[in-house]
Amino acid sequence: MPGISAKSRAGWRSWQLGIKGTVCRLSSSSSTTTIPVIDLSPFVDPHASESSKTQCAEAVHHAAVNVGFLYVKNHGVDPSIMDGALAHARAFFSLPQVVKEEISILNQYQAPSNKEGTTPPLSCRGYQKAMCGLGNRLMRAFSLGFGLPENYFAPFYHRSFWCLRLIRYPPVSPQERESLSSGLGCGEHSDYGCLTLLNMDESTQALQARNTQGAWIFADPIPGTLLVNIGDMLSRWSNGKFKSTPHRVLPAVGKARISIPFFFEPNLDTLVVPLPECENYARAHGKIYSSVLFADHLRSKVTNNFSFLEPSPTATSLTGSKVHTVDGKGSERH
Ligand SMILES: O=C(O)CCC(=O)C(=O)O
Repeated sequence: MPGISAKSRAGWRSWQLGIKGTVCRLSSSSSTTTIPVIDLSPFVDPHASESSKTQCAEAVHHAAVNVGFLYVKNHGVDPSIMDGALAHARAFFSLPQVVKEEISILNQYQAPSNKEGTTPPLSCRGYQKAMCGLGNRLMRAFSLGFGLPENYFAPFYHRSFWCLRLIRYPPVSPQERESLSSGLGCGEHSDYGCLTLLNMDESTQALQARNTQGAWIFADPIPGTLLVNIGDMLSRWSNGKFKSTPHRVLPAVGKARISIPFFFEPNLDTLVVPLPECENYARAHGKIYSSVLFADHLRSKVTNNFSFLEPSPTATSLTGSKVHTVDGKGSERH
């Protein structure tokens, strides 16, 4: 589709609707490592000991520094919420084309209000609450990992500009997959904000992360876990210490794939100031990051990736702009 980047083209093909056990191997610059599975229960259990929290915080910190991806288990989100969201997504994508077209991003960039029969059969509030809860638990762990108070980041995401996206990747033939002639399911990119919390169906060999040697490594679903990756803003907060790892999705052979990324973001007006705690790391790696307003970063990414959106002149105008996805705060502001 001319004028639309690889990522947005993928979203179009996949009928992307915005509403706002395998451990795979990845390599860090010095050693081969894996996408770790981390038990997050110390940040779920209100009676957890300080030492168990510290241990968990160290594990998530290590994963963020060396891989940029991690699986979390015992994360505090009820499995029925995760499965329910996948079921809702499947039900939405099986609706007649004409119904889905009503909320095409090319028509309006924004889902309509909850009109019976025209909106997807999705109650996203419960899911949003569960994901924001998980985002909060992870951010508390990252805070401790930086040696900061557990709630250090809380004022920067208490009005999170989150975004929930339902994606269906249409199936391709083995030949198409081999030659990638049908295009990637989703082109190489990094995520814009803080954390991406990915709920995916059982399809394997689809999502790939690029390791530091440039090799593409599969990040397959692991039952009972949720996949987390670091976005650009958390990377910047850490002065580049945390990796906002590039990733992409290959089209699935024979069977459609459903995935539901929840983008847990800072408040739109958060000024992301790189942490002094990470300055030594930045100096040692020859790159000091500057501060950025999340709204500015988001605007530049969205307008670059979705060329049918006109660039908006100021950061503040974003709240009323044509963001292709519908997210909780954005929809309230329209
Ligand atoms: O579908 C996936 O597994 C990942 C999707 C993704 O990377 C994105 O929407 O940014």
